[in-house]
Amino acid sequence: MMQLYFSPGTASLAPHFLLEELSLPFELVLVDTDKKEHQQEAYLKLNPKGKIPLLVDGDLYLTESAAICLYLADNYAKDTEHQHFSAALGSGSRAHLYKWMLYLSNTLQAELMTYFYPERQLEAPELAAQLKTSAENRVAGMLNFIDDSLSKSEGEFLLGEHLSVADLFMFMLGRWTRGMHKPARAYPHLGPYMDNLYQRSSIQRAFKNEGLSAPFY
Ligand SMILES: N[C@@H](CCC(=O)N[C@@H](CS)C(=O)NCC(=O)O)C(=O)O
Repeated sequence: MMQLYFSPGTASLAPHFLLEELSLPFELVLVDTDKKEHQQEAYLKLNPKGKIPLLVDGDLYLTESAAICLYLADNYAKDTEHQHFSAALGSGSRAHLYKWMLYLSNTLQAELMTYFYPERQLEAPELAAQLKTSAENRVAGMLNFIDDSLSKSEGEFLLGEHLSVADLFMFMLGRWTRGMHKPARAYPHLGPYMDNLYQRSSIQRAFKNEGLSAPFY
């Protein structure tokens, strides 16, 4: 059985959504960051980066939330409901899927990390508040872009009419903006998009499994 090493609400949440969405058997393994378990030898042996998440599937040890999501979608989204989940290899939709997964992980997620941990980027801690504000401003520009893209989508999802792995990844990142002055839920297209995704039982089950409580996004 697959194992997902997680910490509640962190980058393990999107892979968790997928495991639930695809109704896969899996075990959740808590990495208690308050006890710094992610920096201890037992976990570092499995994931030398000391970051969460980690997926173990047989002899595969996979890190990076976006890579785990793509792996699960490619290998386990076989039922008719999810046949478009990762889009056919070589298709235009697949190219757009790569575009979204890369944009979300290397641009929006990276900026969100600066927003949450500005002090990690600085020698001078007194500049942290200023860096946090500028990161929030850059995130707002990205949310505007995503909102505009959704307004031009041919369906209700990032890739058009079919739900894809990118939507579940986006939901996780949208949730991370919930404490901002203008969170994802406040945008005219992103707001209903988040509301719609939240209706999925997979998302609600993952929140419950992780012991998370409202506001969810
Ligand atoms: N690019 C990595 C980022 C992983 C990451 O930074 N995870 C955070 C939780 S969201 C973590 O492990 N934080 C603990 C730490 O940095 O000490 C991914 O998407 O998996």
